[in-house]
Amino acid sequence: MLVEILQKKYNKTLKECSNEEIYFGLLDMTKDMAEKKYKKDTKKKIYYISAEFLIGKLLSNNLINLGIYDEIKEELEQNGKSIAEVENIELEPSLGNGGLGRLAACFLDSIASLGLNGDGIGLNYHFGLFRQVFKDCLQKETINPWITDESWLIKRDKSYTVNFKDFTVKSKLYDIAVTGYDNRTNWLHLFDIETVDESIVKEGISFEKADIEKNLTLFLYPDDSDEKGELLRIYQQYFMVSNAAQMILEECILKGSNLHDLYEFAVIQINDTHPTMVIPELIRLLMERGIEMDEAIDIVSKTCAYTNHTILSEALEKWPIKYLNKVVPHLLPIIEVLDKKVREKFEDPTVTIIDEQERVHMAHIDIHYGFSVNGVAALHTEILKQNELNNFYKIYPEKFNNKTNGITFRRWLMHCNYPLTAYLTDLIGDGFKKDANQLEKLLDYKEDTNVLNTLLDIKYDNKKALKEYLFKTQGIEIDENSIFDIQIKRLHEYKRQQMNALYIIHKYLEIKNGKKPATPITLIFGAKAAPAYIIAKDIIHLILCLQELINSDKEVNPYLKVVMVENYNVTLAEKLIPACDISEQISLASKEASGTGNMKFMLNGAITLGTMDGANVEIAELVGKDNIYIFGESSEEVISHYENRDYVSKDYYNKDEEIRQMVDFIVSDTLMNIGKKENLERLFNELINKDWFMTLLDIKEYIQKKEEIIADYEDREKWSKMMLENISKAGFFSSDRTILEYNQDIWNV
Ligand code: 26Y
Repeated sequence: MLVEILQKKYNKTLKECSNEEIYFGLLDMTKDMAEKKYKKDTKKKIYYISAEFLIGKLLSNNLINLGIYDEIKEELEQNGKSIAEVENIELEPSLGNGGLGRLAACFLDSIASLGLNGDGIGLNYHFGLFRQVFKDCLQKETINPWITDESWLIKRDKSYTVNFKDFTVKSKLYDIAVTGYDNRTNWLHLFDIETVDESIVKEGISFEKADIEKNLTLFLYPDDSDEKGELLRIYQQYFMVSNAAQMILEECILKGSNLHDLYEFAVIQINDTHPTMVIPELIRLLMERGIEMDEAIDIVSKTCAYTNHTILSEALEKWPIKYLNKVVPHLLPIIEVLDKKVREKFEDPTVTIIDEQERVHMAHIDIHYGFSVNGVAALHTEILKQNELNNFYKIYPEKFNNKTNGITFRRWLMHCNYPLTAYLTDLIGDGFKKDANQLEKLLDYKEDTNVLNTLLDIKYDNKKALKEYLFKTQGIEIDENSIFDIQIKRLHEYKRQQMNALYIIHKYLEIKNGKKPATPITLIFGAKAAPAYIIAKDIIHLILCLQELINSDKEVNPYLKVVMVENYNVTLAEKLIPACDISEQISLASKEASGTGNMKFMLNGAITLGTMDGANVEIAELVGKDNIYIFGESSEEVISHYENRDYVSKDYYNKDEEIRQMVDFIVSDTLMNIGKKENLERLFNELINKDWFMTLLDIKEYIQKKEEIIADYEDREKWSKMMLENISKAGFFSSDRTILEYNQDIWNV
């Protein structure tokens, strides 16, 4: 079929076509096949509203899900082409930033793969999240255009009117097909406006924030450090949810809803607080259609469910009434009634919607006026219930539930690790592709030297493939015979990349003193810092300075290498994860809601070095303490440090010679000669005077555990057994399991 498409499109044979032509031919073919698998809506439908969908490149994933990947791969090979090179043509959509966005993408895949009727709704950001470039050991941001003339976006002739205070916009809708694995097609609906003007972006990613009609869908999470920026975010959020609400009502009416029974036709999952305004907006629209306010509130409360992804206070959105009034004054009377009703029922001042400073707590709207509140890992949900949201849990214990995150094995095993997938299929059959728990069959081979050695061989080949990829794409050289220790995730102090950096300093100093590791170690980082997050950017600066120092020191570089990949994204993750030996999951206990990278690494045979935080806790329970390296204070201990305000980083610095040596190195002449005084000094001061995420609390134990895991790497048999255990037990983390739980406990479609 591809051959005919190419013939028609370019009048060329497959052999004659360039990779680019083949890509666009496959794009047409795949879009067409996906469209044919669309099925009519069922009575009740899931709407997953999210500010982010970090979907990654789609070609291979779609070919796999349509069941034609192997066939196409072979056809290309027979004609002297390579699917990997064709895939290189595709630009990665820039529609997300981190865990929450990637989770939304995995969920859409699982919803379709399980044959459920459920669509995603979000925005069609033209530049999305910025592209990261390194210059002088600093992160700089530039635009990240990804939309080409021919792309996965399908333009629909659907449009809604969205009224803001001072003007009105007309939306236009683009859809991307979400192909289920051997199952139905659903849609990701992305709203946009005609008047967006990409040319207003000047220098890096700066632009005129007040010109909403030109900038509305340019960027994901535009800088909100000033009023104009906060207003723009409110404009974006309202634009997203007003379109969503109108579309949902329209679809439900078409299916025969009289709107009084809306919740029998739709369930709306609110992905963190960003889409919260969908609640007052739906109430408003129902009232416009003649439903009394009390009933409208009741209907909407039975339709909406909320997922919390983080307990960091900075992420709990609170919009000043003053700002909401400048953008969506028509929602305020409704929000005020929602607040009044809460005040009538509950005396507790911490559960109101509007606080004393006249700010609207978005999460409070979700909890009072949604029917379900879920955390994303067992520990996270417990912390929500017992600490962060305890006052709400006391009011609505029945609303709280846990849904431990998951990942789609189609992308994070079958697509990104073809050799391992093929080998597993040979060994245990392909049942695991639909029922991930069947990976446990691998346990039958845990004493089989042949199998154990093959797992090591596959890892080695993946490391070589990564080496080649990094050399080709970023000009970075690494040694496939070294230990690959990888930390890839957004840059945040709570994730503690700075602790890993201190380890590098420790190791560097050790090697300088003549103590050399048995096997060389390659420490790989990938992380973007939010453009306005100063300390996060200083941490990147430190890592890049260490990279420069170590990689140019002949005495050290045979044993130690530091690599920070530029512009970390889904595509890079797909190359890095299959090649990883040690998976760094070292957040301060209680702070990482779940983590999902931890699951991807485990599935691909990496061993976790981590704290008892987020889903690490569940990984540890599944693989047992012999197959994971855990260190650090527990979440209870950490929470009590915060409560008692008794963590003083300076004390750790003063008390311990080794800690002092590492931290002082940040401002040593050696590093200052490479880096910038201002950045390094600021980070140094932050660590000794504040260290809000307690790096120095766990650093000693971290180093000790890391030395242990590195030493154990030498015992190849032991290591391969740990790999086997980790792969075998990863089935629980399939997002198919997560989605089945959402459907059973929350959605009921
Ligand atoms: C401040 C605001 C605009 C904001 C923007 C993005 C707030 C939060 C976020 C993103 C949060 C996020 O990605 N959270 C992550 O969600 C993952 C999926 O549940 C978790 O695995 C991960 O632990 C959590 O940090």
